[in-house]
Amino acid sequence: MKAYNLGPGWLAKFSVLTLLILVVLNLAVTTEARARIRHYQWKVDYLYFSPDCVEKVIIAINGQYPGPPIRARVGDTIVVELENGLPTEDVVIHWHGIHQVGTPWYDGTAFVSQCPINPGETFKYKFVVSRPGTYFYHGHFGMQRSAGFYGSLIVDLEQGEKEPYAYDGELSIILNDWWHRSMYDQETGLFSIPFRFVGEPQSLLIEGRGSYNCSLVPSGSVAGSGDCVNCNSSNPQCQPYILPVEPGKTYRLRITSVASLSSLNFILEGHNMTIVEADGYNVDPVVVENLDVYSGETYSVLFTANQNPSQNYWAAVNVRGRKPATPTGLAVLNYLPNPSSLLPSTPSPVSPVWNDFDYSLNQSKLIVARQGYEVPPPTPDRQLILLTTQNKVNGKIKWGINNVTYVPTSTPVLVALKYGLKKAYDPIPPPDYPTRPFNISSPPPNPNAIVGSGVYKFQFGSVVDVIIQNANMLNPNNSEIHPWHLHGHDFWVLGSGKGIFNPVTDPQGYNLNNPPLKNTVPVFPYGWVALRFRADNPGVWPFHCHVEAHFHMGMGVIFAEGWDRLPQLPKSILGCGLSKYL
Ligand SMILES: *[C@@H]1O[C@H](CO)[C@@H](O)[C@H](O)[C@H]1NC(C)=O
Ligand SMILES: *[C@@H]1O[C@H](CO)[C@@H](O)[C@H](O)[C@H]1NC(C)=O
Ligand SMILES: *[C@@H]1O[C@H](CO)[C@@H](O)[C@H](O)[C@H]1NC(C)=O
Ligand SMILES: *[C@@H]1O[C@H](CO)[C@@H](O)[C@H](O)[C@H]1NC(C)=O
Ligand SMILES: *[C@@H]1O[C@H](CO)[C@@H](O)[C@H](O)[C@H]1NC(C)=O
Ligand SMILES: *[C@@H]1O[C@H](CO)[C@@H](O)[C@H](O)[C@H]1NC(C)=O
Ligand SMILES: *[C@@H]1O[C@H](CO)[C@@H](O)[C@H](O)[C@H]1NC(C)=O
Ligand SMILES: [Cu+2]
Repeated sequence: MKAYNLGPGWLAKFSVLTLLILVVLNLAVTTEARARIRHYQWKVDYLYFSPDCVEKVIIAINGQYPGPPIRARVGDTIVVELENGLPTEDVVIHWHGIHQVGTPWYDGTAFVSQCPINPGETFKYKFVVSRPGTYFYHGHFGMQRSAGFYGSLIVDLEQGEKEPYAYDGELSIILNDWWHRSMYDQETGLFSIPFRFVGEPQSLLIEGRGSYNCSLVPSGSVAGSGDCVNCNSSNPQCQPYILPVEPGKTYRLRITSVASLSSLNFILEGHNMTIVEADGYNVDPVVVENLDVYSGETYSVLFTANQNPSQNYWAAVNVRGRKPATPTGLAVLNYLPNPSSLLPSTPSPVSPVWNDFDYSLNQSKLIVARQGYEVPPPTPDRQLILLTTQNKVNGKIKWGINNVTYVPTSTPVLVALKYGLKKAYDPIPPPDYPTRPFNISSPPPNPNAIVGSGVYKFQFGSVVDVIIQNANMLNPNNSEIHPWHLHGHDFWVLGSGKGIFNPVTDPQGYNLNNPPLKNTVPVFPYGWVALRFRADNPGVWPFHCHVEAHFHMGMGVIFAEGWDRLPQLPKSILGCGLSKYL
């Protein structure tokens, strides 16, 4: 090392250095001042509620359904002190779309990132929201999301920053499907022999509100004798959600689907919509007359209130991809100063035919990244082809990925990996490729699969391609839509197609130019989707079908990377399985 020579310019050098330090400090202080802590105290409880006019026990937060919205700015720290007031079951909350960089233990997945929170206990979630966008949160234990345990999480741009599109006002809705039978009843049916399916939903809800036709409640039911007898169409809880707009103004409408089963199609009667955001990223604006929304996805659309202002319009949601047996869910687009009680006299808006999959495929291909986002690396370091099949295990219907159906362990996988608890999870990784040649057009000749909790471990920083291959179910001529969701990352959607993925020719058609970044993507019947992501977020991350029942029946895998880089895990996530001995 050279001795520092105090030459003639030292004073100038010193001043420049001082100035630099001051600038850096000043920046740090400014960021500090801007980034805030948003503190929430929530208590989870059972509650009698009538979202579609039929009374049911739901899971609510602070007596609210949907749960309290979280609104923050980029860089803010969210602190949620969650008290489990349910006397007989555990809870966790997953923050859908939030990457949890540096805090993988607060991802909120039972037995993956943490032990579930016992009755009477309080757990503190604390994480930073680092990207703007439309997100949400929901229960991630059992089928609690379908009991109403969810709410919205919206992250605004930093103060002074603007979106590359203009609007005068903002609205936000969460879409959902709804059953009268309890989540316990539904869950029991899934695990029964023979399998008992709860059937199509009774209602579709917009921001937690629907309207069941009370005269369809089984006659002869006695109030207080059991399920779905208390139906009151005047109950304020089931009055349509109101979207107030001023004529001539343009609105940003944020749309989220937390549906348990259904793929949905959203319509604003008489108004086209311009899609500008998907899963937290701005997309190349594209005009649509109606919007497909899959469970786990979020969108922002712009629309202008430029129709005849003397009336109100329907906002409507219909089922897609499954033969609909559920009436249209309706909210009211209320042109002010019309009263919100002025219901449109027009019939419920109609969506494209439920099984016009080409329409949906076309629409999903319209969504590409807006300029300014990182393009994907040209090639992957590793490729997985995940064949998803309906299977049987001990006579029960399950879903398998490369012939393995996922069952949670009793020790959180994050804890098992970090502390090397080899007995806590399946040490054999699941297969990277389908185990045998297969025919996606017919039911598996041998439907049996194995159960497992194996983990796909990725080299830290490596680029991973995942191809999800859909197939026929146990019944002939039957294949369903599966929206796949990845925790801890966004992925580029490189391509999709019909039939069997061809590993030689199909990658030649990948969009490496402007693929959208998403955290959830639908895989259509008998089709495939190709995704690419960087395994650069230390932690353990589920990748699973967002259909509540499907994940519960094993349709998921666990990804992990960089767990050895993590510091000591918080004690609050421990306590179950082998983690209680730590
Ligand atoms: C409600 O159901 C009854 C009985 O099926 C039917 O007559 C009536 O038209 C329905 N009402 C509405 C608004 O659909
Ligand atoms: C239905 O709900 C309305 C509004 O809350 C209430 O006034 C009415 O008493 C209820 N009807 C019945 C039968 O409970
Ligand atoms: C919506 O878009 C369609 C097709 O692009 C067009 O035919 C129609 O006129 C538009 N409707 C409105 C209300 O702007
Ligand atoms: C889908 O897009 C293709 C190509 O643009 C077009 O030929 C076809 O008619 C579209 N199908 C539907 C159902 O919209
Ligand atoms: C795959 O299954 C379909 C439907 O059963 C059948 O028509 C087709 O011949 C099968 N293909 C092969 C290669 O066996
Ligand atoms: C899946 O595993 C089961 C149980 O070991 C086996 O019977 C079946 O043949 C396997 N199927 C495939 C496609 O590998
Ligand atoms: C398969 O189902 C589709 C509808 O999903 C139907 O149009 C078609 O006729 C069916 N084919 C057979 C062979 O049953
Ligand atoms: Cu699924």
